[in-house]
Amino acid sequence: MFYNLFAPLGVEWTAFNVFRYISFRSMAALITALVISILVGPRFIAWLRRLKCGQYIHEDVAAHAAKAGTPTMGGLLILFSLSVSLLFWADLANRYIWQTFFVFVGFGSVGLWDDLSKLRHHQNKGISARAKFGAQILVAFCAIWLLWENPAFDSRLTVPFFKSWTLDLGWFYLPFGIFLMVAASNAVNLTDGLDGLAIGPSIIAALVFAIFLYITGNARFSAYLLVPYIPGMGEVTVFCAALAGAGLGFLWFNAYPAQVFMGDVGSLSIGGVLGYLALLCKQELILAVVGAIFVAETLSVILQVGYFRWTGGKRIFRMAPLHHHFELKGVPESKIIIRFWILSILLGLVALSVLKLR
Ligand code: 57M
Repeated sequence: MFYNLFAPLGVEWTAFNVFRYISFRSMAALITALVISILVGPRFIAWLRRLKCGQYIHEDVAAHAAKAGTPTMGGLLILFSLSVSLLFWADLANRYIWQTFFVFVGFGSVGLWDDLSKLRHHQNKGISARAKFGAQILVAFCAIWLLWENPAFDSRLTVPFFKSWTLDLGWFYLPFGIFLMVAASNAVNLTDGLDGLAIGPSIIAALVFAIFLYITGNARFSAYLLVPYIPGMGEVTVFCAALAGAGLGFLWFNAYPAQVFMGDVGSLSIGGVLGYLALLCKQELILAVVGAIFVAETLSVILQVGYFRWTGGKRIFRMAPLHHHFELKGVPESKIIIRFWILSILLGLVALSVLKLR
């Protein structure tokens, strides 16, 4: 809004030109979302408590018993602070901003549906896997269709480490993109099992994508770093920054010992949008590096379930997803969380360095 209101005034008063800069508005968006979350958080959590949105806790990991009653659906706080921040700082005429917001709200709505259904049925029984999956696919399909319709759309995959080698997927880009978004959404959901475990790597991923998107939208930087140039895409940097700020504000309350959990409304929306950001900046395959923590958690479940069925009851991990394995081995929760964050920072840096390694 500030961009649309004040940037045109820069012609007469140069001071207003500051509103043109994506870098300035991204910083402002991050700070705004962070401050709003921290200010609104306590009232919001009290409101969730009043609505009796307490989390049902499984009994299989004893250490989690103390978490009973912690309010969930904190993802709504992320959505609120993100939305207000975007309203202030994003170019509201930019199509990519609206598309990305649609993805966040779309996946968030599927998560909210699941969260509300779990609350109604108490025993943690949400909507059926088929309904959840179907709704996720529908949102992803619409989002990719919006991209597809854009003349700037390119069905070629950027292959890391190669200067000019790309892989044209043609129409297959559509199912590939849907898979990427739905997988990312569910992977973040699986990771969301310890305080701050999902939001930490999500913030780091949002910041890494902020850099990728900034470069993608800048003719000079993209030419220098040999990444595809997409006019207008740089604006999504503001979205990433607002998401990182909203995530940090949420972490303020979700940090161990958590006062609130994000719920599926948070995990599905963040995961889905991270998948979409990778498609937008044409760094589809790099998502696996930026989100390697989410990939590892998901692989641990696939391996555990596969091995269990194959051997008729044997396990690779004490329990999947991976964080439960470490918990059951006696590693304190906060240590697991911080180590996963450290790995995630490392992987974010590796993903960024791929920009130069071609
Ligand atoms: C959601 N959610 C947490 C909270 C959060 C196929 C199978 C591997 C699925 C998996 C599963 O259901 N994963 C998805 C994981 C739950 O958190 C709520 O859910 C929201 C996210 N969807 O925002 O509202 C619990 O996680 C803990 N938590 C925190 N801090 C946080 O900030 O401590 C969450 C956020 C909360 C809280 O205890 O109640 C969850 O785990 O339910 N299932 C599992 O992860 C189960 N694993 C399992 O059954 N493994 C088997 C097989 C199937 C692979 C095996 O290894 O043999 C475990 N879940 C739990 N306990 N809670 C089993 C042990």
